[in-house]
Amino acid sequence: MTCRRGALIVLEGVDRAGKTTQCKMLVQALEQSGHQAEMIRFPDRTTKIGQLISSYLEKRSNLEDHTVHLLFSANRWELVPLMKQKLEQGINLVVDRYAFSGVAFTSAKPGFSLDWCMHPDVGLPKPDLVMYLQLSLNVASKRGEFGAERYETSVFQRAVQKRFEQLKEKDPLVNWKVIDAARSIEEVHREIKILSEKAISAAENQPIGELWK
Ligand code: ADP
Ligand code: FDM
Repeated sequence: MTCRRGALIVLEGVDRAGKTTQCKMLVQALEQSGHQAEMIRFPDRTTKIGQLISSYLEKRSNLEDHTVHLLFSANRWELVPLMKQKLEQGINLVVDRYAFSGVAFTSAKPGFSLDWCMHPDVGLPKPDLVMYLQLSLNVASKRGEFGAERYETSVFQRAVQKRFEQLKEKDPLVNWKVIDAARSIEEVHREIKILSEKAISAAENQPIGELWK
């Protein structure tokens, strides 16, 4: 490799845990300390597959549950060439939701196992760091009302949170860090920045890994 590669850094967590806020702050902070950094988010609603997903989330269309799971995964796979290109150029990617949301949300539906849900994402670029923003649903509810999109109910979010916890326990191959997201935005940011700087140094001379392989 001629240049040091960028790190793939993922933020996960339930609705209103602060993922988007923290992704934006992290990109800014990394840039200020001289790193190249860009944010991406999943689902990427701009592609053709992303538009099908967006219409489903906005309840403008219905899709069979297995089908929509595979579309969320396909929406990640279609971005892989671009993600790899950027990582190889030394750009750090800060990602708002990834395969872990895919598994936690679908497996919160009746009849879906973690294993089945993980399969389509096996082999994706492996994150160098996954930060799970842990927040009780009580505290999350004080950060605003649920929107009108599919999945935005307290019953479903509780099931999703349980699945995130189970996935984290079952997943020794991934570098998960649990972040206490109930603290102030600045405190959470400080911890995320330190962990990310470490992951960037550790990743720079390593090849990009393959998720769950
Ligand atoms: P997510 O992307 O996880 O759904 P957001 O970053 O959109 O969460 O944050 C949801 C809401 O909570 C926003 O209004 C945001 O300003 C607020 N928020 C985010 N982090 C914190 C925090 N640590 N303490 C209090 N409010 C927060
Ligand atoms: N979601 C997100 C899934 O169900 N599967 C996935 O693979 C991903 C990435 O889509 F309810 C769900 C999670 C959330 C919705 O909302 C996306 P935001 O507000 O764009 O993060």
